[in-house]
Amino acid sequence: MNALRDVDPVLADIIVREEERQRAEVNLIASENIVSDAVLEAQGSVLTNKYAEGYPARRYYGGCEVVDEAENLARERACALFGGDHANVQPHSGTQANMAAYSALLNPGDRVLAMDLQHGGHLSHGSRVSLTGKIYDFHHYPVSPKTELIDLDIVGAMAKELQPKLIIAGASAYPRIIDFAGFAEICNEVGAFFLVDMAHIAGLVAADEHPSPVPHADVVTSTTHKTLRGPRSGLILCKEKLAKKIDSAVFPGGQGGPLMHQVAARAVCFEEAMTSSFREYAAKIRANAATLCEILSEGGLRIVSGGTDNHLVLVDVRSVGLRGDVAEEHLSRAGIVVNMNMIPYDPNPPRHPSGLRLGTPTITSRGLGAEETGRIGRWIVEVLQNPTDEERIARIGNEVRELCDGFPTRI
Ligand code: DSN
Repeated sequence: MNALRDVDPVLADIIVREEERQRAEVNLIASENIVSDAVLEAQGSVLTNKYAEGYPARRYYGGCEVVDEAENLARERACALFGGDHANVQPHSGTQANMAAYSALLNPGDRVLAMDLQHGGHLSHGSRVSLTGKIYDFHHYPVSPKTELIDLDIVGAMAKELQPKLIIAGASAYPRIIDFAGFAEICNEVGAFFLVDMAHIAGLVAADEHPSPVPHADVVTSTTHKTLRGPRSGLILCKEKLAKKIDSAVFPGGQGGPLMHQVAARAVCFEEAMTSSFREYAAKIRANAATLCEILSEGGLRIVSGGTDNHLVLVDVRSVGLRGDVAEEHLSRAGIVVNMNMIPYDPNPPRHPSGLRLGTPTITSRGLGAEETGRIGRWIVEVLQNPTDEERIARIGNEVRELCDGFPTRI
């Protein structure tokens, strides 16, 4: 970063300190990951200089012939990776992808059925505080109060009663397999479009570690930076018959110029996700999550839904007499970074919820395996069972730093 250091040493120092923070801490935030140097290079490239409103061969600017190749590569690779008919690689984020998909399929005021935020859904699935919830008439399905799993009987009954124009599957805090075929059947029965937001599990889907929504859904939205391990951005896959509507909804409907450096970085990420080493990484994400889940459960923490099938574990920390925000703070003092989360039927408010969401994408990308994940699980139990034992937390903090020293964050 020689140029940056010369021009802006203050910002250069911020970047160096953030890289060091990422290196020295155990990151269990389920929606984060670390990208390869190849993705970083594409993102930091001169493609950021180019305006390219429109789509390849149909731009509103001259000089787009080279970046057209980058966007075509990204689109073709996304379709090859996930098996979709058509890909739009321009959404700046997952929420932008969802907004575009809604506007392609719906009119303002149309009815939508999606997963409740408190039960694992996402803000952009019609939360009252999101524009999506203000524009469309969203209704939300819960998980079963008994099993904490999605219950397709509940979803089906709500769909029959509400007759929504769109049903959404996909979550940001749901630790189990989602039955996309079952959702599609309900959509067929009530004549609703079916949208899957696979942002959290996209990397697992790419590696066949989670059933793919693509054969079942009319539209699949995603981010590319979670388990998929690409740049921060969004993605839409759809059936050919919806391609024109989706493209128009992204541009000019909801966005201006695409970020061509980010489009290029997406192309790199899709290429990486087609390799055998990516498949191994995706399998290890799940194995590490299963190990973590087992150790936490043995340590007396209640696991929401009783287990995990994917990259994340949702923990009810009331089982050790804590709240999620407090538990997050205790773990942070030991160098373990997590996020507080609502759990299904949470009696506590979002700023002071009852849960913690823990995910294994980042530690798996760094190369940590079962043994190291087991150690992390035992540290978490120790901290949460002894949150006022400062000496113990300091000792665990040192052990966390020692562990991190052996696992680089540049891949
Ligand atoms: N904020 C992301 C997450 O943490 O799940 C979703 O957008």
